[in-house]
Amino acid sequence: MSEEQANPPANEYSASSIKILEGLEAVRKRPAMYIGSTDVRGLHHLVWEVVDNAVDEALAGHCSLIKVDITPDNRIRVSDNGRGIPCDMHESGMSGVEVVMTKLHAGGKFDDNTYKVSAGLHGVGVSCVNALASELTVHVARNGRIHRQRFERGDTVTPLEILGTTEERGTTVEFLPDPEIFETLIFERHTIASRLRDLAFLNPLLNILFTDERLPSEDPLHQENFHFPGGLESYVEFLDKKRTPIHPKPIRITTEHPIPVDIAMQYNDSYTEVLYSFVNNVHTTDGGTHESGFKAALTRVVNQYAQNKLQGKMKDLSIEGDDTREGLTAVVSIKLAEPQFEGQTKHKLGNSEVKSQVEALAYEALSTWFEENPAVAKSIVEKIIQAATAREAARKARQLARRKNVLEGSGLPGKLADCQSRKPEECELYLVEGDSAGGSAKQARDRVFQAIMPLRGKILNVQRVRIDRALGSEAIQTIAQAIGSGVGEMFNLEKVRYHKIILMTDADVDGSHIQTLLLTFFYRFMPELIRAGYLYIATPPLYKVKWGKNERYAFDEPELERIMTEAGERKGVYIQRYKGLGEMNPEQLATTTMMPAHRTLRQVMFEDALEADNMFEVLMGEEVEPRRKFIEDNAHLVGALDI
Ligand code: 0RA
Repeated sequence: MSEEQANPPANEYSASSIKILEGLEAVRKRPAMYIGSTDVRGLHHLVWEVVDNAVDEALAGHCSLIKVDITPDNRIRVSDNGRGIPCDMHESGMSGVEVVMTKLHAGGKFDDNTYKVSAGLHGVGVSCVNALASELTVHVARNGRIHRQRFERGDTVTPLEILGTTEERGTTVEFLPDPEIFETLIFERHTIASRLRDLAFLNPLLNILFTDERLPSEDPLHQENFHFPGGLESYVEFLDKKRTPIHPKPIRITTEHPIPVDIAMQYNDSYTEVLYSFVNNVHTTDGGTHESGFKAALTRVVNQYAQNKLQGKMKDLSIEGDDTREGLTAVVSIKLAEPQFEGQTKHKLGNSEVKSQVEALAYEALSTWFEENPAVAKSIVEKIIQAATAREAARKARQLARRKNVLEGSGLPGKLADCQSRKPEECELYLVEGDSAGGSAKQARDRVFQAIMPLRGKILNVQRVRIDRALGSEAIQTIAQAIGSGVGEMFNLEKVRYHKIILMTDADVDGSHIQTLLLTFFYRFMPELIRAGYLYIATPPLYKVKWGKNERYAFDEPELERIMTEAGERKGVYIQRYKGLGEMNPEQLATTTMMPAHRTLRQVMFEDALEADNMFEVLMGEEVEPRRKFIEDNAHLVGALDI
């Protein structure tokens, strides 16, 4: 991204009209492209960029101390005791310092560290900081001399000068963010302290001294020293300092091959999961493949342990990933030569090979640790089994609450298109086969008193099931919810929300099958509703006959015969056979099947439902002879039934 076209012409390309922005001018023109934004986040990006460079010097093994200061006038000063930026003349005629400070990505040329932080997420180079600083001064102690060079908004204002001699080595970069660029110029102590603390935990050899010179020196926050020889172990203890661990020391996993992985983890008596992950010292707040690898390994090791050693406590329980991380605080840090960062803010590791690598390493190490620490392993896995048990219990309770709603008749299903009236005696509920016929019915209805509920898919045969199984069927649950009366022993006729419940199915084998299943359901679980005379079956027409301006519907064969006789021997008599409700448009559906003035409803008598129930008794029952006979008598029907 060292070059960028500014305002390319829409349809005309001439060399003169294309201005190529070179180097730091591009950074100042489009700062957000380099540092993400010009708000408080972008402002701090400048700090990360400079600190990352110093950390890289430390990672290369040349530096042990980094000082970061916020000056009273809101400058940032970062010093390290590394090798110092090269000061000799570069082939371009500039000093090494000037090259690093004014050329985009010049740092890469000197690359001797595969896991550079500065190549990671921030990774735009210290020259971007220079471009966006109204003033920047570099001091380099190298080769026995102190050098200094100054810049303004990326432009060199003094050559590299020698100020004197020194025994020390190192680099100091001090800058003032440019008010022309940034919306805010005030650095946040807490934001910087957190990042520096993280870096110190991640790099146990490093000393980071942080001073906020804006605070009086008596203030305990004026100066903080971050140095954690314990590394990630100390990090986990720091994160958990307000919690009670269930084992004395964090579990630590460190490996070098095939990739460097460092993990520390500790269980505490809380229910919270805290998992931080890093790649090359960059915090991957959205996780990624290294995190998934670790989680998968943990789930596997815990399940294996539970199966082998705690079978008695497991019963039917299955342990899920979330269970294994309840009350876990863990930090996962890996190093990677070519990290691919993904996602909106590039805070997620994408390298796919990393998952299996981390999983294998962590699995191996964790299994060994569990073997070697049997007492702690047991208490950890027992805690996890408790978590799984609690999760399972919560799930059952939720399910029960839903079922209870249905049993007692409260709550309305989402699929119900309810009517406006709240007077049950004038309300009708159509139970319609299929979503498409359901859609037509919604258009055809009178929404004042007609409610529509489409039924999709198979309806469970409730003939031989107890009520809780029957309510396991979504269709049946939603029907019961819509009616609102409760089911089985909880049924209350007073609570029925519609005094006409109308089954509307296709006039084919599937349709009559669904009808039979529904009748069986009502017979079994809401018999009072049938006795009260609330259950009906709609009768959609089987044929439409058309001649001239005449349009007539036939609901059975004899009626078709009569209409045909009436039409006589005329030419242009059309007969349409309706195979399903879906073949009628809403208007036809309204006039033939749904409008009270025109439709024919058949009221379901208790005997009809009993017959439907018997039909299933015969088909599903134990007695062979009646079943054989029934199937023989009804072979044409039964073949197509799916029961
Ligand atoms: C280029 C080459 C070398 C060191 C550095 C840059 C360097 C950059 C920064 C930025 C902040 N602190 C820094 N310290 C060093 C290596 C020079 C050599 O080989 O001696």
